[in-house]
Amino acid sequence: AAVVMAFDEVGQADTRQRKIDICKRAYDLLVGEGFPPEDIIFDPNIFAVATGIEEHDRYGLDFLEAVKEIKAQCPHAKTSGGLSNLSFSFRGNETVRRAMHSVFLYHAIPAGLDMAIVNAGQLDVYDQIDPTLRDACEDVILARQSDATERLIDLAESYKGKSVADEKAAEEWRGWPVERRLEHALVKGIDAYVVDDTEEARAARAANGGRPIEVIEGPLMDGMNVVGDLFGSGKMFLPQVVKSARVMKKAVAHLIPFIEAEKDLLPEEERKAKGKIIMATVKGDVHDIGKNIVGVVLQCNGYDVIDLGVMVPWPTILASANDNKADMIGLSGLITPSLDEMVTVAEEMQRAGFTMPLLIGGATTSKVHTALRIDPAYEGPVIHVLDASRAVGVASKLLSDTQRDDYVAEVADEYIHVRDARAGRSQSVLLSIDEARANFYDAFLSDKPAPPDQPGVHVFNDWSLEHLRTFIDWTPFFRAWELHGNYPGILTDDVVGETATQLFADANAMLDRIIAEKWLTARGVAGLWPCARDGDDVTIHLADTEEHVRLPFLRQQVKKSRDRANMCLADFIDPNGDWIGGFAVGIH
Ligand code: B12
Repeated sequence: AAVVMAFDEVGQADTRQRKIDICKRAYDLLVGEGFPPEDIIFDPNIFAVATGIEEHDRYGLDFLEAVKEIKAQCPHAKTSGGLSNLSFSFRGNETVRRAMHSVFLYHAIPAGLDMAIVNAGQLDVYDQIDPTLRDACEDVILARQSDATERLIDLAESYKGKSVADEKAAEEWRGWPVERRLEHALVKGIDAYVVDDTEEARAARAANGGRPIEVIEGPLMDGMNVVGDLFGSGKMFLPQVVKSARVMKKAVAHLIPFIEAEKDLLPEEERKAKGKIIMATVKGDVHDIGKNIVGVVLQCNGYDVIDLGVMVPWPTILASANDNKADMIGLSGLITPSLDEMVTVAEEMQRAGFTMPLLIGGATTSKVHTALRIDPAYEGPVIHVLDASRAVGVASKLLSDTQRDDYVAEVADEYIHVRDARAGRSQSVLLSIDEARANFYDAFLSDKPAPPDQPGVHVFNDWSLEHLRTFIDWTPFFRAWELHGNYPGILTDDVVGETATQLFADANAMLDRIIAEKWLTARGVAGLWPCARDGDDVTIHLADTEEHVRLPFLRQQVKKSRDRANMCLADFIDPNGDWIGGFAVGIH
């Protein structure tokens, strides 16, 4: 039999249709070549659900529907899938993982799933799962409700098991100052008191003449930054950040009526529509909390806001700006790739002949990036805006007949200044190649190691996997799984220790099998050849064929400070005769 994974030239099959199309294509190819259809096992990829990312919501259902269709379109073929991926978002919460696996199989088997890679000891009897949890898992897997993920995450907390110490800590934090309570609620994803605490913070500010937006830009943003830092350092996991986002949204929702009420205090003419703004989080980015806040604040200050949502491709942004005769565009972005996407939007606005102002915002954006990358791409005004309250001032200046030109010129000057300062910083003086060669590195060649005992080419056709295993550097392995910390300390880390230990055990069990069943062959080839330096090149002498091979190397030409050399790899080879080595490895 052959297991056929659903991949093609584009990548892994993620949607229902791609799973079906790829499996059908493979089926036709194999059966066309005379391969027995009953020996084909398709694996149409089970992906993680409940990740908090909307496009993952249908992953479970897509798999189930695809299996049904593959079985119909590919007679006699079998289907399989790796089950543990499904519940990856709930690492560390065994109860929820077991329930998800059982519920999934309960639906997958009737759909036609013949086999699965599954830890049989990690499955519950479907009927014996707590009905609330079972329903919540079913809603997620069958994509039955739009808030299914949030509800399962909520529920998952109660299956974690609380210790006495946790209970005590739970009471204690309620006595902390309100700012710290808000931070705690955001980090822990506790929404029970967030409205009360937000109200307390708002009322305290109002009593001193402060504004409701200050609660967002003060304690709530501070709390979200703590969440971001913990997540960035691998100490919080994605489903937990989703919970934090939900708590934040609840807090913001409480404040919005107060922000809106400020509008009523504005003089009549201030309330009239002042201009139309297109707002969007750029393509590839799902973060919308900040964008939504800016939208509300602008609306409350008399602007007509057209919010295009998240993951918006540039053609939609430009078309909407044109169709709505917008006065400006506001882009939001929080992940690094969004910075490039914003440059693309600016370039496309330039290409399409736009002249309207472009506002840039979101946590990863900056004045420096805007000045260096976005502003040069677009001739219209480009303004980086730090937060929602500043957005109103910026928008009003940009739409004011009297202030616009001065303001635009002022920002443009500021960006030129940033560019100049940067340009100066990265400008380095280059030496001529002769000057650089004269400043070569003295590698103390009189101290050369002895010639090798066994020169020539050595081939190792089947190196012991057991031996290679002892050299594995586990720290990057954990990093690849987004668990941060150094091995072996990571195994006992307070936060990720449990997950890391489980992952380490899984990896070692897999290595045991790879070695015992000899899945892989490790090969290597190494050569040691006589050579000599010739200027910035090295010539290698291949004795067998009496050939000379020339390897050219580059020399550093940047003017060095103090007595540092302008190095070249050839500096390490003796012109009067030396040795050089090379190697290549493969595992297959
Ligand atoms: C909440 C959150 C999430 C939530 C988002 C929920 C939602 N509906 O928005 C979820 C869990 C879905 C999420 C997912 C991911 N996230 Co996230 N997330 C965050 C977090 C913790 C807070 C963001 C937030 O809401 N802040 C509060 C708001 C109010 O602030 P703000 O957006 O900056 O907005 C203010 C200003 O910037 C400004 N503003 C914002 N937009 C605009 C626009 C205009 C025009 C203007 C004028 C002003 C303006 O006004 C706002 C109010 O003052 C940040 C950490 C952080 N410190 O920002 C990470 C963070 C942004 N996420 C990060 C990552 C890596 C991810 C994921 C890739 C994780 C993963 N492995 O899947 C995915 C991204 C998927 C994708 N393709 O986008 C990284 C980004 C790192 C990087 N440089 O690329 C961060 C920085 C965390 C970290 N330290 O690692 N995330």
